[in-house]
Order: sequence, then C-alpha cells, then structure tokens
Amino acid sequence: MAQRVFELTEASGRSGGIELPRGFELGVATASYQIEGAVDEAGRGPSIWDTFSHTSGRVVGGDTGDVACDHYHRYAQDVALMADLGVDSYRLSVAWPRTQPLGRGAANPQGLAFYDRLVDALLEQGIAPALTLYHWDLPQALEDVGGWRSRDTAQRFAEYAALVHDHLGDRVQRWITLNEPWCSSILGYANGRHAPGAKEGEGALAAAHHLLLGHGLAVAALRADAREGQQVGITLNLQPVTAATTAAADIEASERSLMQSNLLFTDPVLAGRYPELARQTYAGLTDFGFLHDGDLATIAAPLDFLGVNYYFPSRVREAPYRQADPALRTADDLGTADVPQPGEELTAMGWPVEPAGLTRLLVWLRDTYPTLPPIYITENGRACDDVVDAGGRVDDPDRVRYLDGHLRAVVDAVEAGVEVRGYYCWSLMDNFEWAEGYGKRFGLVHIDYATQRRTPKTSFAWFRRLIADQHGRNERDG
Ligand code: IFM
Repeated sequence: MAQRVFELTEASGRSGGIELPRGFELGVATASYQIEGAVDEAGRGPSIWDTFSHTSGRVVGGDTGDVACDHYHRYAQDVALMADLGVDSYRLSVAWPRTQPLGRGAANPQGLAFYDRLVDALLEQGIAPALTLYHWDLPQALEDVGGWRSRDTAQRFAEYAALVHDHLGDRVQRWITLNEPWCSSILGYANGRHAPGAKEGEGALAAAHHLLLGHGLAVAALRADAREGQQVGITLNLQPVTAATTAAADIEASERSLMQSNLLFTDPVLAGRYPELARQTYAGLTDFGFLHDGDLATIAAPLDFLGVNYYFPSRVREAPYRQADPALRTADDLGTADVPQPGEELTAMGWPVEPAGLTRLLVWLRDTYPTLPPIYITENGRACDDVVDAGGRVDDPDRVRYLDGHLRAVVDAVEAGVEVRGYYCWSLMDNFEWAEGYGKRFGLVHIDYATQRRTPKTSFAWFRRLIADQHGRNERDG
C-alpha cells in the first residue's frame, strides 16, 4: 500500500485531507499509575507497580509513580487541556488499589470520590469518559496470594468491576475491562520486565487465562446492570506478524510469535477457543489445567467493541531457545527473534514505524473473526526525544508524521470495509513509561517533572486542528 506523504504546512502543524468517516471519534488516553501520583493519599492501597518500581534495578533511573504527573491534584488543569484540544472522548483508567485498596471487600469512598470529580469535570466539558477498569495496577494484597496466577483473582476483578460500575455507571458509557492482557501476563509473569517481575512458564499462561476469565466475568457483571447506551469491550495490543524470510523455520517461528502476541488473546475473546498451536507450543509447560469447563463461553461473551492498541509491526525469524529443556522455559521463550528492516525508522523506544501495518492488522482481524465487533483504536502514538526549546516550545514533527500516517492507515482500513469508530492518541501527556521510567515521552503535552509545568507540543496543535476539521465535516454532512 502506497504511503501518502505528509506535509507540515505551517509551524503549528496542519493535517491535510485525512478523510475520517462521519461520526468518527477522536480522543486521548492515559492510565492511572502512569499519571496520578498521590500513591499514599486518601486511603489508596499499594499496587504491584508501587512494589516493583521501588525495587532497585527494576525501572530505569529508579523512577517510580509516586508523583508522576500529579494528575490526582491537577486533574482540572488536565481536563482544561483536553477541552482546549476538543476531544470527543478521554480514555482513563481507574486505579483498583485507590477504589478497593485490598482488592476485595469494602470500597474506598475517597478513591471513588476522585473519579466522581474527574468524570463530572469531563462531562461538564462535553468529553465522554471511556473507562478502563484494569491498566496493570493490581492491588499488592492480591499479588501476595498469587496475583493473576490465581483463579480467585478473576472473581475479585469481576466484583471490583461491579463496584466501580455501581458508582460510575450512571455517567460512563464506554467500559473497557482490561488493557493489554498480553503485557500483564507475558511481560509481568514470563519475562519479568513488568510488575510483578516473575519469570515463569505455566504461571504466565495461567495469568493470561485468568485475566481473560476476569474479563468475561466482568462483562457479565456490567451487563447484569446494563444502562441505556452502555458499551463494553476489551483492549488488546496486537501486531501484524510476518516471517523475515520464506524459509520454513522462519515461517513456523512467525506463527508461534503470532500465536503468542495475538491469537492467545483474540481466539478466546472473539472465537471462544484456544489456538491449537498454543497447546502444541506450550505442551512442555502446561496441560492447560487452569482451563475449566465453561470458561471459554464466559470469555467469549459478545462485546460492543474491540479496543485495538497498535504501535509497530513484527518481522520474525527462527532463533535458538534460551532454555533447551521445554519444561523449564518461560512462556515468552518461543525460539524466535525480531528482525530489523534495514533503514527503517525507529521511535525513541526503538520500535519500527510502519503505519501500513495498522491497516494490515485491522484487515486481518476482519478476515479472521466473522463476529468481530466494531473497533476503536484505543492507543496509538510514539515516543520522541522531545525538548523544550529556548522559546519555551516543544516541536515534535516526527510525532505529527507518525499520527498522520496512522490515521491515514485507519482510513485505508475503513475503505477496505473494516468498521473502525474512533481513535485515541497515546497519550494526552508525557508520563511514567513503566520499566522505562520518565525518559520516554509519548505525550501531546510535555511535562516538566520538576515543576509539573504542562507545555502543549506541536502535535497538540496538529491534533486540535484535525479534531476541529472532523467536527466541521460532521456538521456539514449533517
Ligand atoms: O505506556 C504504554 C501504555 O500504558 C500501554 N500501551 C503502550 C504504551 C506505550 O508503551
């Protein structure tokens, strides 16, 4: 697919001719632990990310989410920024340890009150909240009794979902159960780069299953008290995966990689099955005894939408397993390696930039799953080495070009017949980028962490113009 050329036509940035469908929504996304700070305030309990980030060597520079963007105290300023941007919707996440500190039992009224204030401030500005229930900040008390390895955590999650929904269901219409269960399970329990930092085989696969079971149980809990117009979905981070060569071994490696990054999650949620290749690949690690009768039906409950997070594509070749004995492997040890494309552009995260990969991914989803619900792109964006210049401005043309290219890729997918209803840019503002700490900046708004000063970047002006153009088009088209 030919990549159209983006032109920045004025210093503030201008989007030329991105023809999004009528009614297409534009928003921004964040997550609780990455922005809120206030980790010891108003009854919040500790999460696995508090523990992990305070463990020496886990996060670059020893950074923690203790203060982050201080959004807990500055949310009004951040909502004002979003109002200025003109977004239709804001994707936020609720911190489980703030609202139910021990992960079970009584709610924390002060925690719920924070989200009352935030949701009400958004609604006052005409911004629709899209609420993610779990963006990785598991209460530490639940990790202490097994975390997501334990089936009971799925039940706890459904109860927490009902608790938040009881409180905010009258004002929030779009509900996302989980953000990126691949990260929670594989990064968290298989390769240890994320909290809780475990390196396991069966434990990580059990975690993946219990996350999905928790999703299914939470869907049922939300549906049991469904409100008019309520939408329920899940957000998955997915990749288009290709083999680096036509050699059989590389093709098989790419299939294992696709299985783990996509099918292990999309197959249960969208088709009520586990891929056969998962059972073969992981035969040495587990007999899937964590999968009980009825689980897949629960997990595959119909959804109103699928949230898709896309950042980069993957090109894969065969590589030696890190552990020769299959029974001792961690669940991420697949005998594969990513292959860089000569000359490809990389983001500050080292991730390859390929907008057409998003079109490929969306078309693949549509072609693979006959019951695919409408899609929202719930995250897309890039890290840049942004700096405040002498004039106090932050110019980020690479981010503008990235967003422009990916929105055009969405338009291409829509033209190919995929139903995509909206797009959330990751992220409203720079924030705590997990194991990378504060060094990696994804925001439309620059944060000076020493002063908490917010500086909208060039990309902010560009996105604002895009949104205004889209609203103008909607009005013209009636
Ligand atoms: O910052 C993360 C976010 O929390 C989940 N999706 C990917 C983003 C960039 O790494």
